[in-house]
Amino acid sequence: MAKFGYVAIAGRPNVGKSTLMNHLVGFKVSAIANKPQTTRHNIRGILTEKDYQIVFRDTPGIHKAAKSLLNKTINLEAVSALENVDAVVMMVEAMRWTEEDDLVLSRLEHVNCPVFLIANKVDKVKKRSEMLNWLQEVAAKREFSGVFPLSATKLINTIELKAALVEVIPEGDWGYDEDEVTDQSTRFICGELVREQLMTYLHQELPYSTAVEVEKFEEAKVIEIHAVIWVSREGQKGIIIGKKGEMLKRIGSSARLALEEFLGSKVMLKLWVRVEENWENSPRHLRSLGITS
Ligand SMILES: Nc1nc2c(ncn2[C@@H]2O[C@H](COP(=O)(O)OP(=O)(O)OP(=O)(O)O)[C@@H](O)[C@H]2O)c(=O)[nH]1
Ligand SMILES: [Mg+2]
Repeated sequence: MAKFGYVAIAGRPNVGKSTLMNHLVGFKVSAIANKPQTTRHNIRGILTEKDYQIVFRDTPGIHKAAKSLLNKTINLEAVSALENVDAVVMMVEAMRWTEEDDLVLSRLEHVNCPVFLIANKVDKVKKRSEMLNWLQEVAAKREFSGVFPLSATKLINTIELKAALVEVIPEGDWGYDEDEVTDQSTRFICGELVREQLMTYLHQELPYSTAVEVEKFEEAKVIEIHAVIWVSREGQKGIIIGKKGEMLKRIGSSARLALEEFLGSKVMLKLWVRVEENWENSPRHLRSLGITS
C-alpha cells in the first residue's frame, strides 16, 4: 500500500526552510536568499518515491514586529499552513535559539500531529561537543517526535529525516502525478526567481518594499518574459534602476540566467519598475500579487 501525506516546514526567517524543501523535492521551487523573509507564500513541493508521496509546504518565516499588512499577512499565511497536515517540521539554526523561535513554538502549541525539530546548518557548528548539550536542552521545549541535527546544504541527516517522515504519514493514494514537483504556476516561480535577485542585490530594507509580477510569458523560439518590479515609493525606483540603468541590468541578467536554468530554454527578459504608493499596506495590491490569507 502506498503512503501519502502533507508535511509543513515552519520556523523563523532565514533558518533554511526553502533550502531544505528544494533539496527534498530535488527541484528549485522556492526562492532562497541570505536575508530574512524571502518566502512570502506557502509553497508546495512534491516528493515522489517508489512507495510514498510527501507534499511539503514551505512557509514564510514566522517573525515578530509585523507592522505592515504584508508582514501580518505572511505570518498568518505561515500559521495557516500548520493546519491539516500529517506532520510539522520545526526548523531552527543549530546552537542559536532566539525569541522568534519561541514565537514559532507557541504557534505550534495546538498542533496535534507529530512535530519534528530540526537544528539546521550544523555544518557551521565548530564545537560539536557542545551541540549535544544544546540539543538536549532544546529537545525538552516541547514533546517532539524526533530531533535531527541537519545540514540542508551539506545534506547531513536529510535521508534520516525523510525516513522518519515516511513513518508518520498515513497510507493512501497519491494526490499528484509522480512527475509533478509543485502546484505553483511556472509564471509564479519565474516571478520568484526575479525577486530572489532583488533580495540578493538590494540592501537593507529595500528588498522588502519590492514585489514582482509577471505580466507576459510567451513561448516562441525563445521564452519572452515581461515582469514588473513594484516598489512603494518613487525614490526606490531610482535605486533599483541605478546609475545609467546599471543596477537593473545586473539584476536582469542574473535573473535571466536563473530563468534559463529553470526553464531549460533561452529567455528574453524585460523588466519594468513601477511605483504603487505603500503597496505593502494595500489589500487590493496584495491580493493581486497572490498574497492572501
Ligand atoms: N551553512 C549553511 N547554510 C544554509 C543551510 N541551509 C540554508 N542555508 C543558507 O541560509 C540562508 C537562508 O536560506 P533560506 O532557505 O532562504 O531560508 P528560509 O528559512 O526559507 O528563509 P525565509 O523564507 O526568509 O523564511 C541561505 O543563504 C542558505 O543558503 C545549511 O544547512 N548550512
Ligand atoms: Mg524561505
